[in-house]
Amino acid sequence: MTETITKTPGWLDWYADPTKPRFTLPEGAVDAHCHVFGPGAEFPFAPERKYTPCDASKNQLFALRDHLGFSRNVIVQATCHGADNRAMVDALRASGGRARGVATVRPGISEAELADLHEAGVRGVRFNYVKRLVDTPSPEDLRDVVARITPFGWHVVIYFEAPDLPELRDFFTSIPLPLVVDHMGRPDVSASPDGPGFAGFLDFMRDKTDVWCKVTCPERLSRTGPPALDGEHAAYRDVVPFARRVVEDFPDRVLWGTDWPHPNLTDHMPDDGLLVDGIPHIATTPELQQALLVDNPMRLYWPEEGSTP
Ligand code: 0GY
Repeated sequence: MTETITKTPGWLDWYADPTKPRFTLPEGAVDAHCHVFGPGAEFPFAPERKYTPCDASKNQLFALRDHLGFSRNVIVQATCHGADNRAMVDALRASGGRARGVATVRPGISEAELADLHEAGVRGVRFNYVKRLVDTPSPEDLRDVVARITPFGWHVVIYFEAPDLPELRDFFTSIPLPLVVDHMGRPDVSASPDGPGFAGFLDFMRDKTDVWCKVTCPERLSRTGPPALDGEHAAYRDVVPFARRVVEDFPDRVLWGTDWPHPNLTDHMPDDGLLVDGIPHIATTPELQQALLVDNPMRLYWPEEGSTP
């Protein structure tokens, strides 16, 4: 008998009919942060998960990719699947080389298991420090995994919230691999982008010169919310100065992604087409857009294909 999967109360399904973006993505653009959920009947959610999502399958992700005008995806393991990477790996294998992955692995993972993940297209591991999503990993866990993935040339994706950076910063700086920060380290966008909180994050990026940043998730960070583009303002306009600052200060270390299917949003679900239309507000020249959407993600996830210098 199939188990009935009940979504977390208040969970919003992803936007079924996104707008066709008005902004034309550069050729070869990569959606560098997105997930697959299940389908739960085929790839069960992890027993230790903190939420139960709706299904969001690989084919639905690939349809969104094509609709928005992206060429490739970076599929990031979501916490609802724990360290069971099968749904993500299945999507990588079905992508025909057009998706790479970021896995969650536990300390003690074997070289053979890592080699299998590498062969499927995994190029990084994710460590999550957001307390509502996971039980926080210990420094020893991350050090163990770092030692094991180093021979594969992978990097570490970290997800944390701004108030936790001061405590974590020295530890992160000590990691001898590139780090990729999810969602700009979740700044408080009601504060000034010139204030001490965000300055601390920018300083962290200046200090450790192989820290990359995903200028993603305005819908998660915004207080002003999602008015559609009206020709004057980007949607989620309070997030724009933060993202623009990172793009302009670190043009060769930024990535952009949809975050489809947008886990854990309870007040509104963004239209992915409008998210794409926000890009020219944060990367304001063709050169910055090319770096953000093509050259940077290609250098990190498809280095063997080269990138424009
Ligand atoms: C995100 C954000 C969230 C969740 C996850 O893996 C996850 O469960 O990443 C969140 O709730 O902030 O990156 O998509």
